[in-house]
Amino acid sequence: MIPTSTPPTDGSSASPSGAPRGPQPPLKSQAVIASGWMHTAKFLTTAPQLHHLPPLTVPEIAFVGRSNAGKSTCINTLTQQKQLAYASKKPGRTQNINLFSLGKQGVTDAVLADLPGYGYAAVPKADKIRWQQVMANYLVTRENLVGIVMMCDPRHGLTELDEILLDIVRPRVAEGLKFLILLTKADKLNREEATKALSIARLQAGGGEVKLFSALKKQGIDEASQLLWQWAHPVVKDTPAAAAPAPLDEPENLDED
Ligand SMILES: Nc1nc2c(ncn2[C@@H]2O[C@H](COP(=O)(O)OP(=O)(O)O)[C@@H](O)[C@H]2O)c(=O)[nH]1
Ligand SMILES: [Mg+2]
Repeated sequence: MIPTSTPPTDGSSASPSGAPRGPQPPLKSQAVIASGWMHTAKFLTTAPQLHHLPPLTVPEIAFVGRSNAGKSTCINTLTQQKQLAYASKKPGRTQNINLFSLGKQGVTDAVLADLPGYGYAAVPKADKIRWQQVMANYLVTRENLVGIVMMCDPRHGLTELDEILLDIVRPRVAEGLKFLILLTKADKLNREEATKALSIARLQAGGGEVKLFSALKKQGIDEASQLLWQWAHPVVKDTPAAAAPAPLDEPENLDED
């Protein structure tokens, strides 16, 4: 799929025919740009309550999901970093909102928010209720929130808690908040099961997108990364000059760490 927000061009660099462009390297594909951007994720801060979160103006994208849905694995896979979800696992942070900054050359242009998994049976009821309130407040009031990624194990489908969360965010999604359901562990489904899971989740997603994702089979990674990149870099349609996102910097070494 060609993303809506393609890198800016003066006409010549857009040529898909590979027209001569001097010594410049070939235009990086959107997938590479998005994955390089995801790879810049760094632990920013952790907050046990909403009022502990720093007020931010950069776009924020929240990751939510039932415990064991594959959220940590998905975040690690998308950011190509093992230590990131580990940062959320440190004692004291497991029931917190953990923020990760994204941005090239140390300039934060978006933030990922890792919200604690819900529905874990062993958590005391009082903690569950407290957490549900923090999460609901966050999803309803966080001003710079531009999108939500809900991870769901398609073998279980959307659970009651997923549905409650969907009900909470539905008004904001209707107002333009982006929403993506990632059906995780897609490698566990055969083709027929995957098609069925997709169509059921699409009915439930209320206008949001649904994609299959497998960390194991490396499925859906580029699509998800590009979608998040687009959420964080929306195209401004008002003026022709603003129809493309800010110029992207020269390609960097994506493997640096
Ligand atoms: N087969 C398969 N297993 C996965 C995948 N992603 C996660 N898992 C497994 O699902 C379990 C829960 O994953 P985890 O990321 O810890 O879930 P979380 O509780 O939502 O953070 C672990 O045993 C993972 O190895 C995947 O893409 N394919
Ligand atoms: Mg986890």
